[in-house]
Amino acid sequence: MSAVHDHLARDLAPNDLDAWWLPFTANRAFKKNPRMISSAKDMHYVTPEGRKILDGVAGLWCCNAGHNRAPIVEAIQKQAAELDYSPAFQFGHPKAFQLASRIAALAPADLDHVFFANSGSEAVDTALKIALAYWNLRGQGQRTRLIGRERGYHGVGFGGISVGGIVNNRKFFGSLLAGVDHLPHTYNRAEQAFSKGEPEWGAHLADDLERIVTLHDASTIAAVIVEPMAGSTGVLPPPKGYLKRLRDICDKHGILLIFDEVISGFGRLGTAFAAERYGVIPDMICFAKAVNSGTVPMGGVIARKGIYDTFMKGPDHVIELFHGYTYSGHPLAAAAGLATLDLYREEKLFERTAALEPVWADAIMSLKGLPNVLDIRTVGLVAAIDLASIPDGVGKRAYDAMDRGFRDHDLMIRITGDTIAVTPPLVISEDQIDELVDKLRKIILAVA
Ligand code: PXG
Repeated sequence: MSAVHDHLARDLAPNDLDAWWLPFTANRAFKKNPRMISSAKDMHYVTPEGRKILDGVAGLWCCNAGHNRAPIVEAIQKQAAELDYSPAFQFGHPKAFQLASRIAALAPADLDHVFFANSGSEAVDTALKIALAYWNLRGQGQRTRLIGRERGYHGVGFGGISVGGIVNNRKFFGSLLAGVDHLPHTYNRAEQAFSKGEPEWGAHLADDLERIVTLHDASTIAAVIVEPMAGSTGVLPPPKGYLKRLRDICDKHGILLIFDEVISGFGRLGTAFAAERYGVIPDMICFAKAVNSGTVPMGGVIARKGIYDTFMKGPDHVIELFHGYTYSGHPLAAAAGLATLDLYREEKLFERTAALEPVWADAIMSLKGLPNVLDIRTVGLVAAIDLASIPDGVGKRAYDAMDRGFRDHDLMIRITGDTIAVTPPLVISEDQIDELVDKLRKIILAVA
């Protein structure tokens, strides 16, 4: 077939799945037997055949207000008709300023300044770059080391995978950023299995930062970045007292502390940010996802006043931070963000999440004792269930659970290795929690 004919055949082929290389997906299995979504409303996705799928994961931890909520949809439509795009370099539009003020007001203490990006990965890169530039401006440019944590997920940029601690996200991609070290992860099944909320055991693991300081000297360390609750790796709530200890050690050595709240931000743990739940003030917070309930790509960094002020020096006409994105503070994302934050406030969704947490934890823990269930962890409206791996087939049991969940039980779940993660929109009803757990029970039995 000639190239022209080939092209024509492709255009005419209904639903050709070949061209899109899907992210973090088993492409060949998907294209043989796709899991297709065509619309959504509130707690449900709808397939092209019209099957309603209960959304157990808020899309990818982002649609906290539920799907296609009228006030958010209308705000995006109105904004698209009014101002499609305006540059954020040397110009501004009102809604990005309004949203920044609203986010700063939600953030604790003097976390007062918001730098917009378009994803969690960009938010992380931005925070790491601000940390390095901050020390440079403070005359301590030798502070270049970045400390992450094993099992951490900070997106897929080179900065994020360097401080991240998930082996498959790192091992294919060369030598990554130089001068990065990692704290140990905080999971220990023997000590923590079937914990609700923050496990009692493990605060001492923060002391490992002292070992790293002894090895490299504090004068070479710019920042520590952690997820307050590690999400992607399979939901690891911080041990009681751990984050406070990390903050104390950072303070002792003048090291910046960055919380990556891409998942925990905007209500997931029953407070605006996890920093509030844990009573620990970081120097920067990374956010994305639920800032506008996942409707338009947006991420960003909230920085403390002292960090922002450090940059606001020198001649007035000179750019203070050589960093930014074409779509920083995009009008559609900002409009969606304002409507989303209104909705969170009107429906008291953060408080509602805090009130639902014990109901959710009890419901999920009822799965203890089912075949292959090795551990269950819950916190906020998040849960993870570790399943025993099939011999020589790590990840296969959970993959089957995800696939069969979608096809046979009308439930969407997330998996990592042989761990199932559930993290529904914050509008889930108590009846829907029961329905979700009932479906999970059937799925776990089906893959036994
Ligand atoms: N930081 C954290 C803590 C995240 O969870 C990112 C950064 C990167 O965000 P972007 O927008 O660049 O993807 C994330 C993303 C899962 C899952 O199922 C989690 C994420 C993304 C996709 C799937 O665990 N988190």
